[in-house]
Amino acid sequence: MKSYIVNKNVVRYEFGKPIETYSVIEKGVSESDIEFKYFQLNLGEEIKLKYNMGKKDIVYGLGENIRGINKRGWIYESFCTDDPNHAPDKKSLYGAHNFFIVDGEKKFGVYIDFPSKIIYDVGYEKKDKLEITIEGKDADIYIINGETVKEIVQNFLKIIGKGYVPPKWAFGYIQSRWSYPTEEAVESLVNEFIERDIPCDGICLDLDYMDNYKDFSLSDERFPNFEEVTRRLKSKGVKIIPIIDAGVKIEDEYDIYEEGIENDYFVIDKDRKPFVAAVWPGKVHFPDFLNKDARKWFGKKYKCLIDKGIEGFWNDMNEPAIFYSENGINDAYRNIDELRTKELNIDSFFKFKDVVLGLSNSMNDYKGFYHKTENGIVNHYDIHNLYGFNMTKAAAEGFEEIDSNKRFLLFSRASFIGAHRYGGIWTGDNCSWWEHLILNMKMLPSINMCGFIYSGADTCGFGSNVDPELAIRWNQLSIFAPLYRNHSSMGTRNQEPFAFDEYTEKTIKNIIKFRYAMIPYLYSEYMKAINSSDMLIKPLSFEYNDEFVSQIEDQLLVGDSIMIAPVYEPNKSGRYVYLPEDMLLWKVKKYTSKDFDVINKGHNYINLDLNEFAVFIRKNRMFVYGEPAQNTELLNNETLNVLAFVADRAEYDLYDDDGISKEYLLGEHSNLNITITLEEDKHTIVVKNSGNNKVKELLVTIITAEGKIITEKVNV
Ligand code: MIG
Repeated sequence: MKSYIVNKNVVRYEFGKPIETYSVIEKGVSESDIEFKYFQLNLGEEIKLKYNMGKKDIVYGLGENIRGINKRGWIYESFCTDDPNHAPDKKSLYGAHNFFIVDGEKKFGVYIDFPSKIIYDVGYEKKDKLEITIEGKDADIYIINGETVKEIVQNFLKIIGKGYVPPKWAFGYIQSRWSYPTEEAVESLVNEFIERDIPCDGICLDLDYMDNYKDFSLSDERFPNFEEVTRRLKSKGVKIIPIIDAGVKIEDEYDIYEEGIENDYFVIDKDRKPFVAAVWPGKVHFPDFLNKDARKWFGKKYKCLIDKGIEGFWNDMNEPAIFYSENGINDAYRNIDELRTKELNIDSFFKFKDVVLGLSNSMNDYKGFYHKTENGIVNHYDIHNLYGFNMTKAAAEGFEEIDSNKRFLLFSRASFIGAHRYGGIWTGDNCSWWEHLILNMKMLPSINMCGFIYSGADTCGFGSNVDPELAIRWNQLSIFAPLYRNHSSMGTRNQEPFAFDEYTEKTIKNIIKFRYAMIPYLYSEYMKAINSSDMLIKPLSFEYNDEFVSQIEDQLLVGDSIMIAPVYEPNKSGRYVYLPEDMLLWKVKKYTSKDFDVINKGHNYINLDLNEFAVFIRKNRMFVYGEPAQNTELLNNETLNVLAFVADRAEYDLYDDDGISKEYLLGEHSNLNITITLEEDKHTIVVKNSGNNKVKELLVTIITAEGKIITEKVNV
């Protein structure tokens, strides 16, 4: 083992000869001999780390995963998996995010930079033992220190590089479904949003826009006027966002297939022939995203759709998901033929069943193909978790080449830390279950810790049928996630805002409008999080320090000013909340609601009818919001509302930029600095404006600790 000082808070320990994953951008130079602290180490064919957790230690992290914000009490596997059944007994989902923090008497963060399977037993086998098994002997392990959990996260986010920034329109509402089948269907969907006065910025196209599920092709039958429709809808403020799958259909005369074969861009099997798997298009080859040339080639393919007016994409099936492989199905037939020669009994019946069920996403398949990397041929299994990451990278680098100063929307299903620099993620195939609403809430801060700030779940649930109440409550959470997309599976009930009754439509419309009103705040907080290597959505315990707060997993901080406490159970007209300090409760029915109440520190029950949700403004903080519009382009925001809860002094920096270019990277942005001070009966509001800000006027509402309301109009 060698050790490297990355900076004063981070040490890297190098075991064996790790594969370069490119997840970390600062790896340390000065070599020195630093003790490997905290863990008992076991080195062999695998690396094992053991730690005795104190009774009250909390383990945060592991990104996109099931269970709670505190990961204790279960066993997790870091291995990107296409499993649409996110049940509590699962061990992995689509992402592999190997960062966690132990928060107890000892506080430290750990990032394991290793591209294949890692098992985290967090007090599952033995209640107080944390045992980590890295399936290999070559890995980089980073130990990250900091005074507080929040600082540890920031110190980690600094070494993995700044997060992806989408265009501002990607903070609007996105409607999706598998699938809106034709261009007429898409166009009338958009018109319906406009006619019903429901804001919307994007429509996702799922598989059926393609010709036979072929990437970068278009169905002549269903989307004969693709470009015309895309451009027409864009002029109405709505972007079309097509899906791209990892698998490339094997079909003669299909250019992507032929170019891939000709240039050796696909992953290969043990005989060095292109590996054959089956997914939606039928038989496919997988682009070798671990190969620089293949990545470059695939990335440029996005151009054909960009040339038709497309500005955003979602990348799917990139774990990669495999329904079956050619080898796998042949083995299965062989096994079944063999079973057929004997008389069927219960044992052989179950064997038969397992043969069929074992066909998809099988480890044999993941071990059965290879990548041609800069460092030679590598078995897929050994770098499995990098595949989706490198598909995201391929797309992002393609965009960069196609239009280097333009921001594109991009979100992926599979991911690995490092991919956060290139795109966002959505959390895959959840279900329209109340259980998945609370899971969504708990996953958001864990994903944020791992750098994926642009993220969100399928609002209202992907699988199974949503009911109106769940649809409302889910929207009340999702408006606080940067990626706010409603998506559902084929065969399920429609769940567009107007797919229900009048009451539900009106309620969801008000929720979406609130989202649009709060875009100035959300965007400002998003950009500040990116620029300062911080999280956007945090557990309360990252900002407040009391015994009770560390157990709260159903309230979240969104940016620096507000706390949310969504209702996540059916048939409830309220919920308990715990306040670590006095806060201002804004009970929202509409963005124009004026229902304010100072709530005291401690345990409280808050009534929240189905058409109401809670925004808590923290003490000495302010929340800035404007007027909604049909889409983000139409947001005016010359007049902004400032809702401040002030005990003595509050200060807020409202960040803004052009929302479309990458000039923010050069510091191009505006900042509106608002300071409010209260002294006895006197209040002072000071506004400083820098940069090219469009804001002309602020309608300030100050609510004092005693609940006194002061309003003032301030010219900027
Ligand atoms: O095997 O493209 O997670 O969002 O609608 C299913 C169809 C493939 C999985 C994605 C989902 C998408 C669906 N895809």
